[in-house]
Amino acid sequence: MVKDKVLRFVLGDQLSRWISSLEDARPDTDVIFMAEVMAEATSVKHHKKKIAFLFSAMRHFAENLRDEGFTVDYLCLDAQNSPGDFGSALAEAVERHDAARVVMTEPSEMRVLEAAESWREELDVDLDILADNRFLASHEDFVSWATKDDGGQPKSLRMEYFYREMRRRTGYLMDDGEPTGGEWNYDAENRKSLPDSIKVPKRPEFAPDETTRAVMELVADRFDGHFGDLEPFDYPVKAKDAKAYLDWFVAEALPCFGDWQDAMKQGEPLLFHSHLSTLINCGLLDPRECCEKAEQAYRDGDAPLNAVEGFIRQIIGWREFIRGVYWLKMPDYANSNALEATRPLPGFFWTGETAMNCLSQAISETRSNAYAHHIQRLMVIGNFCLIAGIDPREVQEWFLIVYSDAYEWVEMPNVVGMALFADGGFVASKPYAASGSYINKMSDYCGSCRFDVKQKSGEKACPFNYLYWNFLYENEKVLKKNHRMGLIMGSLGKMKKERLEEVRTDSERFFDSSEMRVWDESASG
Ligand code: FAD
Ligand code: DLZ
Ligand code: SF4
Repeated sequence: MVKDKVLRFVLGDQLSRWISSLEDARPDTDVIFMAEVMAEATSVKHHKKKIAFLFSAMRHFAENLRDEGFTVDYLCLDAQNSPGDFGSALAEAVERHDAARVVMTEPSEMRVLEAAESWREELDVDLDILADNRFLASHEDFVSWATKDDGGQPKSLRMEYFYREMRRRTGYLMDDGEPTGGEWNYDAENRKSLPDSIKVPKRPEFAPDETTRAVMELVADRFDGHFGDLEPFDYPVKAKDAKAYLDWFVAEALPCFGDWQDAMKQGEPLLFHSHLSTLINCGLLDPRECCEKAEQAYRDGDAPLNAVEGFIRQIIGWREFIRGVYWLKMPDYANSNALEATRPLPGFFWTGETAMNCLSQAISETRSNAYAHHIQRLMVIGNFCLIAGIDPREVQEWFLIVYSDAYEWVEMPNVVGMALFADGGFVASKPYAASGSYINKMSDYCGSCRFDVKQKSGEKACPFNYLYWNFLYENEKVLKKNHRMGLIMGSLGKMKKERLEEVRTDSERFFDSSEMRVWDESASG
């Protein structure tokens, strides 16, 4: 008898019905295989909410496929004899179903892609690894853009140029071949500070259903030692709820997304941000649909151009660019450390207990929600790690653990390239380093801080103020070669000797203080 059964292996961040591995799936002959595996859930100690979200979304996705008539072989982590990793789970499934062939979409992370290539050798059947059709730019598209001959001009691998190409290619916000409104980018309009009177729209909450509750029990039982709060849990976990949430965002928050994109406010973890990354990255939402709905809101007069262009730029610009950088630069990218930063990550990253209010707010919100918005990630947490010289490997691991949208392909270039300048300037043309005055301008955090943002030195001074100059001093050799840093490096050069000594003494005191104490897991109980 000729074997014709195809086993279609769907990973936890591939929950899209339109994904390449399911495109020509047939309910009569094929089996869809999905697995919750311990090795993946503990590859780093993921936030409890991230595991609960993903397992619940995976179980719902499997249920939808069954409703369509597919046979889905789904391994729950709490089931007896669940194999420990993808490779052994897949090998057993091939045997169980006597499959003739395995089809999967390429994993989003190099670690898993390399493992998948080794399964090819180990399995007795063919394994087809298909391109991920959910991204708008393929690997080849990105490489061809990055290496395109610019008529002898030096190639500038800046996101902005990639983004323009993506606008032309998708046709989003284009009128007769020209960018809508005449400009490609309205970012200059998107840096307003927040007025006190601002009213933030209330988000819809998705109460845990029976499936989510079962998963939450599993997570509480098996992953108790992981970071983060499991409850309250209100993430959408079904494709139809994710779509309803997208519609809510476009109608209620998108109109203000642009103006206050860079603002931060105590007690308002989301402001007008979309909180869509978790849903897009695991496949519940199509990035194209997000952009198309946003553009429609602009065309209907329901959202302004600066908001819609800003939102579309994040998705077809930054998100795609970041993925391109990951695959272009891996595997060496993981060990980038252009500024030779070696200080260990302070323990308050796990507790939120620090006298620096901006960090305490951003980390406490991260612990509760598995979310912080971009400016908190970049200009508070990332900025601190940059100017305090924290080891990029430790920072990467922390970011991969704590956010529900974190997968290595998107976390790593954001941390290594954007926040830490550890790639020497491939992603960012200059370091995103800032003193306390930036945080004070963009937030209301400083008003309730034990430190004084106006003081430059001494015990009460905002640590961002002296750490900023100390960072420039410690990295002078590298930074003075950066033409965008010319002005500020000139100021450092002109700084009086006594003032520089003050900066160094304040910084040393800070580095020796309890704020920088590392986390002792054994002492935490
Ligand atoms: P919004 O502000 O509403 O933006 C809309 C969408 O644009 C997002 O949902 C996301 O899909 C996309 N987007 C925006 N900026 C970026 C970016 N820089 N890279 C990729 N996509 C982007 N994003 C992740 O998805 N996963 C991560 O692990 C991650 N780690 C980060 C670490 C650091 C240090 C920094 C500075 C940024 C990181 N980002 C990461 C990018 C960005 O902060 C998040 O995508 C964003 O905060 C998610 O919230 P949102 O959905 O409300 O975004
Ligand atoms: C993040 C994650 C976790 C925590 N657990 C699983 C799992 O048990 N099964 C699974 O298929 N996927 C999981 N994921 C998502 C994977 O990490 C992600 O699909 C790969 O890393 C992609 O390369
Ligand atoms: Fe952060 Fe400094 Fe402001 Fe305190 S004073 S909240 S440490 S920026």
